Amino acid sequence: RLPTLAVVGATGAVGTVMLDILSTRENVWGEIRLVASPRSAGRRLTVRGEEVEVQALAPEVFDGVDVAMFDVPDEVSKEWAPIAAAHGAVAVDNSGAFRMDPDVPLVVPEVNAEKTRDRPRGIISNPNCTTLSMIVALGALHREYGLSELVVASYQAASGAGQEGIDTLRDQIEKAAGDRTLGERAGDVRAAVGELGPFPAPLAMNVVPWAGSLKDGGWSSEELKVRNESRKILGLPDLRVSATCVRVPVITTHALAVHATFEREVDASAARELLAAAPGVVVQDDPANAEFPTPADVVGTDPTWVGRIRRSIDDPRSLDLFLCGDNLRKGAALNTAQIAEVVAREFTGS
Ligand code: 11C
Repeated sequence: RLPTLAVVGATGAVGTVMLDILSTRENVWGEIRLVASPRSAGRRLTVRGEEVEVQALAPEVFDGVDVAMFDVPDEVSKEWAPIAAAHGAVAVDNSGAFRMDPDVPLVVPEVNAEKTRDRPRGIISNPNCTTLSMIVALGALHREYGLSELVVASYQAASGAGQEGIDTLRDQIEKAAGDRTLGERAGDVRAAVGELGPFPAPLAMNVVPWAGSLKDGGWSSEELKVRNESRKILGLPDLRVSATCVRVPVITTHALAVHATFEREVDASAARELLAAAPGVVVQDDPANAEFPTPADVVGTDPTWVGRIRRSIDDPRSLDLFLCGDNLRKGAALNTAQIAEVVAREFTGS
């Protein structure tokens, strides 16, 4: 039989992309129920070409649901994913609430799909979008060369901070546009753009070395997620990881510069071929012809795009890469949908 799906958080930035993804991928679902906060209940949204009324989040919306996706803030998932699981649904959660719980698998289907069955709490976690934007490519390289260390700098898009992040960046760009003297004096951009929204400094005409909340040692929560989640997904609890997470004035698609060190010597051409053959990865790497991935060209697509593949000059075991991934698609909604599809096969037997 075709399983019943609930999409919790259907009206948010990720939920909106999810409805598009559910409407364009192979249809493996019977009923699809859309769920959101009481504020959004009653709205009608289109999924698979049909209008569906949004229901308010309540325990009874999970009656008869086989798989429940959660695209909601951590505290909402923390409360409601266990309620969905108690109603018999498998909860696929895109928040940070359960990712490091040893009884909750953290799944990227191209890397560790088999972990979906190992879910004692009835919950499966979807990684953070920054980790997800690089991990499919790194998983493929790890299988061949054995990963031992990652040094990462991220260039993260405004939509990682949700609809508020998108709106703030658009407002700031509008306010900054037209003044051809802006950006030449300290503080002039800050004075011009007004509201900072979810960002700690102006994002238009700027880069901001911060995402998430402050943790011990001066690290940001986002940087620790990159470290901890990479370790868990790859099954490498001792992997050495240093990340610096930076917000850039891009609406959607995270980019990362990665210095990856392996146990074995690497070869850039072989790595390029291996990545080109990896599911979910596209190689775009011909700098002589200005061919490399950029967020503006990648946004709205599903794969992880990799370019600037070089063997380190000083270490034959290290590669330097530049990666881009749409943080709302593979970075969030698509990976959640892929996990849910793996679970759906348990019901359909396919
Ligand atoms: C950002 N990566 O770009 C974050 C958003 O743990 O799912 C996603 C936060 C998370 O701000």
